[in-house]
Amino acid sequence: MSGLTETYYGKKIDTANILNIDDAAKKTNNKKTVVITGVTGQDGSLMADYLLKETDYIIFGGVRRLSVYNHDNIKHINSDRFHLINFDLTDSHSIARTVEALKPDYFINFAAQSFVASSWDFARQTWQTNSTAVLDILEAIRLYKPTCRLYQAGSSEEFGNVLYSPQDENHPLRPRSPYGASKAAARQLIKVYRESYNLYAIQGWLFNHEGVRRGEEFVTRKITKKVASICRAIQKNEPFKPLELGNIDAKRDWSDAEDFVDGVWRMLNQDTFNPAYSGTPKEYVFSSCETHTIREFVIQAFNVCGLTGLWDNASGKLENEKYYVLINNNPILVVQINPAFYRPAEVDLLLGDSTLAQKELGWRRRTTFEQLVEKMVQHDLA
Ligand code: NDP
Ligand code: GDR
Repeated sequence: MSGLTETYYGKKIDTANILNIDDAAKKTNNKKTVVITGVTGQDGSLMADYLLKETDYIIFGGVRRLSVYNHDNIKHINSDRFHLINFDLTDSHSIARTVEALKPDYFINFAAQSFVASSWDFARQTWQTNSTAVLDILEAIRLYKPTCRLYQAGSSEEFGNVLYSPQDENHPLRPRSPYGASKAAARQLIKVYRESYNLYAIQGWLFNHEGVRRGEEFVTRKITKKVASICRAIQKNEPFKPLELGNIDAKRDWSDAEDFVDGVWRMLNQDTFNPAYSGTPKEYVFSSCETHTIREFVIQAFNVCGLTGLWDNASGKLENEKYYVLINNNPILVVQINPAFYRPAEVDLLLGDSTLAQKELGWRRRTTFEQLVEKMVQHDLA
């Protein structure tokens, strides 16, 4: 432990708060322990909040060394049951040491190269982080703590070029990106280890889930941040640049990420939540059971600011499409297409069927699509 206080871009971070594994092992206090990887991200930080509230377990959040401070999603946590540990998925020793020293009861792997668009640019790194590292986690659990329950973050992107809608647990894996392929490969590894070694290792299929901690490159947060700044500019009569998007025809099944961490915990504790639990853990789909285009998300986001508008596409070509809002009856351009955001291959439609999770795990989504967009835009306006 260095004990130094370093400054990153004006924010102070006490490096003593990031433990090496041997120091972390002294903090378990004979209580149940949970390792959450990707704790600086959206789902990892929400899971830490959820478990601090719902359990009395000790939580170890894995953070990797980066040059720029990025702990915004966890800076509010102030609990003697929460510890940060040095952890990197691309280092198999880091994974093995974590499981060997902490012997966690739960290992929740949210860390990933999670941005689909980047997975073509960094296909190998995506594979190493999202697939090979999962093999390393499985091996470490098998060797050092076979009773540890593993949740691996699966994705609707594994369904890819879908054959039917809505997609349920029986839909075949037909990924369209290196990201989707990497998650599908991880699923096969999890299945093999579950069946070979009787591990409680599962990978849910989570459809898109969003919120105020969503990274700013994902389309929902990109839209709500920019809509908020455009609305502020319009109010102040200041100039602004339109929002630029790629394929606005794509359809996604969006939920609130806060609803999904509850679903992940239910999947990890099927003996508690499913009265008919068979003794073998199942993998479930989590979704809102609704689908919306990107263009609908845009309309809804501007509506939150009290602005109505229309998509105009006189040429019939997607790249010429534009969205205008009406200010004093004048159309003002607020969104245009930039083909730079198109992907080499697209998943056109995702629509999930989470009936099984609702029936067997008692899971319910609490936030509607409209409430989700409202919450994100209001947060970005504040
Ligand atoms: P985020 O992008 O918000 O978070 C990803 C996390 O992974 C960050 O904490 C990041 O750390 C960490 N990470 C990346 N590479 C490494 C590495 N080599 N070693 C250790 N940590 C690393 O993702 P979400 O929270 O949205 O998603 C969580 C998981 O769920 C991901 O696996 C994602 O693929 C999957 N998923 C997400 C869905 C969604 O709609 N949100 C839907 C389906 C699946 P850093 O902050 O340092 O970059
Ligand atoms: P996705 O999320 O690829 O579904 O993966 P993203 O928000 O990046 O894209 C959703 C859809 O919007 C279209 N799109 C744009 N996307 C981005 N990022 N930026 C744009 O400007 C833009 N314009 C249109 C995309 O083409 C796509 O169709 C997310 C991630 O969280 C994954 O980790 C997770 O596994 C899946 O959701 C389920």
